[in-house]
Amino acid sequence: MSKYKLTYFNFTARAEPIRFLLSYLGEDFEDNRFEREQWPAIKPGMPFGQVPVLEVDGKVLNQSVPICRYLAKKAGLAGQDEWESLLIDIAVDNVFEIRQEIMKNYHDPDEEARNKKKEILVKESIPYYLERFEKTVSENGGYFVNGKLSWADIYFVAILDHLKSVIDVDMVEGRPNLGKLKQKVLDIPQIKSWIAKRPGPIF
Ligand SMILES: N[C@@H](CCC(=O)N[C@@H](CS)C(=O)NCC(=O)O)C(=O)O
Repeated sequence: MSKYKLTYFNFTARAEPIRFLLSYLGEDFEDNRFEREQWPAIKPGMPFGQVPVLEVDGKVLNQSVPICRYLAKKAGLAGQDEWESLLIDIAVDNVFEIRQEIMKNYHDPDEEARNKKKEILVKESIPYYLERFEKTVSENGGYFVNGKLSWADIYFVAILDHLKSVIDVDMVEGRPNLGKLKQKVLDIPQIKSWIAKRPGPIF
C-alpha cells in the first residue's frame, strides 16, 4: 500500500478533487495543510513553487489534474478504453476552464474590471458552460460520460462548494441533472465520510 501526503493551503479549491479521489480509493492520506502566512516559507521547497503537491511513497508530484487522473486510473474511474478516457478528459477540461475564468477574475487586482467581468461571468459565461454540462449529463444517463461514474463527475462535484464561496453562484440550482449528479457523488460512502470529517474552511 502506498503512502500519500498531500500538501496544500487550509482550504478546498484545487486540492479537493485530489482529497475526494484519495478518499474514494479508501486511502488514509496525510492531509498536510498550512495557513497563508506560512506559504512564503513553504513555496521555495515546492517543485514549481506552487501547490497542491502530492507525495507518493516520498516521490514529489505537482499539477493537480494529472494527479487526479493518476488516482482515477487506480480507482477504475478513468475510462474503459481510449475513447472513454478522452471523453472524460474533455469533460474535466471543460470544468477546469470555467473554474480558471472564475479564479482569474477573483484574483484581478483592478476592482472596476473585476466587478464588470464578474457580471459577465454570472450572467453569461457560467450559464453558457453549466447549460452544456446539464445537457451532457442529461444525455449520458446522469453522469458526464457513458452513464457511469468517472473522475469527471468527482472533479466537478469536488469544486462546487469552492466555486460557490468564490463567486456566490450555486452551479446546480435550476439544473436538475447536475443536482442529482451532485447528490449521487456526495452519497458515495467514502466521499460522505470525507465530507463529514474534513477540516478547514471551504474556500
Ligand atoms: N497548474 C497547477 C496550478 C497550481 C496553482 O496555481 N496553485 C496555487 C494555489 S491554487 C498556488 O500555489 N498559488 C501560490 C503561488 O503561486 O505562489 C495545478 O493545477 O496544480
